[in-house]
Amino acid sequence: IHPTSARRPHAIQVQSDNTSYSDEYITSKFFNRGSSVTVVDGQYLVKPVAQEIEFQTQRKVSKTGLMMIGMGGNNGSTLCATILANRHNISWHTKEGLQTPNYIGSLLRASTFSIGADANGQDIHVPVSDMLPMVHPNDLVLGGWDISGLTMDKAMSRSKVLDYDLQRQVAPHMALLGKPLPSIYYPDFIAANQEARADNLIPGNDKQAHLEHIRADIRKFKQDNGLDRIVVFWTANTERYADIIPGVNDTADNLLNAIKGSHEEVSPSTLFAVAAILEGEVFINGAPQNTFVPGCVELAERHKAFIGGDDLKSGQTKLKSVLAEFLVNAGIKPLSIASYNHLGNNDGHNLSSERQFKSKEISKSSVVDDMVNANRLLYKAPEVGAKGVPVGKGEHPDHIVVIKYVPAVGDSKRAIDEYYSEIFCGGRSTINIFNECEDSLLATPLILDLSILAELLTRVQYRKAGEGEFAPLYSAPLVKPGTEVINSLNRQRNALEAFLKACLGLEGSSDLLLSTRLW
Ligand code: NAI
Ligand code: DG6
Repeated sequence: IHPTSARRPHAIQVQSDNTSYSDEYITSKFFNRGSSVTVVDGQYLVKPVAQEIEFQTQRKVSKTGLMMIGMGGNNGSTLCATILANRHNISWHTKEGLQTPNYIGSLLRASTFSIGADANGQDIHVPVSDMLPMVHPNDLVLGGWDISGLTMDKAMSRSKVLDYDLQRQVAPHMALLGKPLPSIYYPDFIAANQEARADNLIPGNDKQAHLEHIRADIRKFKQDNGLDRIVVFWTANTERYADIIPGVNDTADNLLNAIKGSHEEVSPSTLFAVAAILEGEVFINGAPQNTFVPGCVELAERHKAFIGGDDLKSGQTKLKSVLAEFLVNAGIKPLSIASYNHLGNNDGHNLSSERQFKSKEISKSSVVDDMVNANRLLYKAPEVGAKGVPVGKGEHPDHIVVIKYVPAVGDSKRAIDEYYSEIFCGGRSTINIFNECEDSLLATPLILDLSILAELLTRVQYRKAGEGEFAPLYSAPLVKPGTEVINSLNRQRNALEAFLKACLGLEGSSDLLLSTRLW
């Protein structure tokens, strides 16, 4: 039996005037409640506000292709092999005993949300993937590009991530994926130490021709596999930042012209993003470089195409988003956060080059900003300049990020963090953390979650009360320009819970716990 063929019909049926079901859609009415605040003479005047919004979710999930850029790398090959192991129900022997495949580490497939309480007041938790119709990872059609032409079975073995007994059994299935499609290689964007890998290239230096080639690859893959939707996912090497140059990549038209003129500051990742946008498909960036230059964001807005992502933040940084929030929200003041890690995989090799490391450093360094900015009791606000404009960013903990390449440890990353904080009346607290685990086994489930959620978002439309037509959601790269990035893992998870519930016409979380307070 194909593991997914026995799946149940949609698991949740909301019985409410705010929610209706047709064969095609789940339509919900939702009140987005909040407060509008004005400050008058130092006093906060707060008015509760509510906006009525209807969501319409197409019930039929798209037959989805996941096209990875960097398919032959550690993440790409591990993703393919683990999906195939799940799909073909392959178990393997380890020194601990028999291991069965699973999707542990996927928020969608291995975590739950409470949808309410039963008659005894017990919370009912359901898998997140049951909240709305979502693609099952086993059903993703896998493909993509790599500048390295190793076939996928050999790429898996080169990555040295999975147990030998799993590799041995999954290798024939991996071999059927063949070798990745040839890709574009602009050596200046990734570390010079990657050159030996680059043997599977689309010829020439003409960026417009490269763009058309990639677009044709996407179309062909879609057609050959009878797909409704493609998610193009950058899981290739971290690139250096591209310079933002007026007239080159600052607007959509300038970017398209820069590609026509093969301008040197158009990076491979931006070119892939533009290809996906022009094909009306989703693009997700699993690395930290600034793929989404302003012209790329404008192009996505113009085509209402989904783009998203800024590195995967699978371990040390994810934990930091939780710990920093815990400390600051507990009223404790982190004075410094020092993070070191070393790893020995090809990602680490690429990051041993300064300009590529810089992209990681920038992305990882901003992760505590929103928590710090939210607490001006602990951290001084920026001074206000002559025209009422804040000068600088205000007080901030010292924060450093160091990454070193140590080949011997391979994919098993070692991460060390020190949180040094001020506590009550001049006291000090030091928390030290040491974490060790396979980097690619943390990253792979996140690639799945992002791809599956992105596909879902292409099926959700909304309209505000009084508006005629349903419209697609905003195609945010991270968040809508001008709005604040939320780094806290808990807040992000809460946002996802509230959104999925809104699409079902349900109110957000029940953490008010009134049932424990009322007679
Ligand atoms: P990797 O180095 O094993 O794989 C990257 C692959 O990209 C290589 O096979 C390389 O040949 C290929 N490549 C480079 N430039 C390309 C291009 N222009 N077109 C097509 N293919 C190209 O790295 P890994 O570990 O798989 O990570 C992939 C990316 O994800 C890196 O940028 C890494 O920093 C990022 N990342 C990794 C995490 C992890 O836990 N492993 C977590 C978060 C982000
Ligand atoms: C070195 O830090 C390698 C990187 O690719 C990371 O593994 C990746 O950015 C995940 O980040 P983190 O900090 O959440 O472990």
